[in-house]
Amino acid sequence: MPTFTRRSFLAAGSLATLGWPSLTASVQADEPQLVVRQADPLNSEPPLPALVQQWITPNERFFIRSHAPTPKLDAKTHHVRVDGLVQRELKFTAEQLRQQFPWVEKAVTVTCAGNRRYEHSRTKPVGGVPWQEGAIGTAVWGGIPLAALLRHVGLQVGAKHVWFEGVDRIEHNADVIGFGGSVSLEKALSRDGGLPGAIVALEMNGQPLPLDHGYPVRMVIPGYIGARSVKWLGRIHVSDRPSPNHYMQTAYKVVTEDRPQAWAAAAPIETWPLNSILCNIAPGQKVRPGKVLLEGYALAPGYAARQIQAVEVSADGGQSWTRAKLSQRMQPFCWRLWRVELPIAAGTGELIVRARDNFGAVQPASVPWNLKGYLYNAWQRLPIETP
Ligand SMILES: Nc1nc2c(c(=O)[nH]1)N[C@H]1C(S)=C(S)[C@@H](COP(=O)(O)O)O[C@H]1N2
Ligand SMILES: [Mo]
Repeated sequence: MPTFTRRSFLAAGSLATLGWPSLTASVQADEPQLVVRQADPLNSEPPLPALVQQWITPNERFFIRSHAPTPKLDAKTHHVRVDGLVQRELKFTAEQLRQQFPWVEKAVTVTCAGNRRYEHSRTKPVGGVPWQEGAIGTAVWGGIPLAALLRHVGLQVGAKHVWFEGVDRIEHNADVIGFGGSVSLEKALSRDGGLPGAIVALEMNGQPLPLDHGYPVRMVIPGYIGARSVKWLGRIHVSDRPSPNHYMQTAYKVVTEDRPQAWAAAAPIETWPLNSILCNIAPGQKVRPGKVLLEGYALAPGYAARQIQAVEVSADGGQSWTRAKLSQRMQPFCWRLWRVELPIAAGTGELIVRARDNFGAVQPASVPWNLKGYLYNAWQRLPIETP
């Protein structure tokens, strides 16, 4: 028996004054696989209740974050070039990568640094796609460890960073630029939690990468914000320094002032933060008092050793907390799902969710605003209506 109504009837207007997004978290048979937040280039996220119905996110329910139109590449002729501080500069088609190197299949969560961005914009306007809480998904990525490829081409003395470049072309101010980023050689060669520190991926959940997710080849960087997992990979470049690409040196930094010195001083974001989200109730939804099933996801900080230890929910403003049941399935660099039946009294106006990890970290009650709206991970406070 559902104890809450499937659709909220609260006027969208009153939600808007609270700064909450319009209603999306309702389970509907006819609902779209993805909700479009920006049509061109395509940026879309799944309806939240559907997102947590399975631990592995189906490809068609996986958020899409693209800065430019999707390149249509021919896998037979497209090559990934490997150059820079290497012994041998080589290029590979996707098929050559598959045949020449050991194959791995690993579940890894990918999440955008801008997930939950609209929360920041309730404080002050921020740039970027107005993501709600669905810019996240967990897929099994099939591909080869970047480390094996680097061993094959050989490194030169002084190699410290590995750059990735996509072939998509992005209009930026008066320019056209490429999408790129880099990771340290140490991260690229790591094997934390039994996973390669960087995967050159050809498959997503047993299928060739879908076009919008980087076909025919992309990077997947476990634990790092999605921006480092460069899609439509065209070049791997080994260097003594981090990538100078705009998306490494200016975008994807936490700054509060739009000054060149501020951008220069801030470090590129690497790992994702501790987070948790209630997914099956929409902001402002009408909830019938009584026991209500709550479901969601939680993500430990992006290090192999960090695990979600508890998700707690409160219906009384944080005075008392109830622990949710966590999914059995728990793997390094992957989210954990949770559910709990919470007694909700008449008059309850808000549900609060927070997570803690095995290192004793707890989500903060609030987080400071930043210009681009990145890394929002404060307790989720969800307004509800009870008769
Ligand atoms: N070439 C290229 N790679 C890219 C992007 C892009 O616009 N171009 N977007 C990045 C960002 S910001 C994120 S969050 C992830 C999203 O991956 P997905 O679209 O497969 O979910 O891809 C990253 N890789
Ligand atoms: Mo992103």
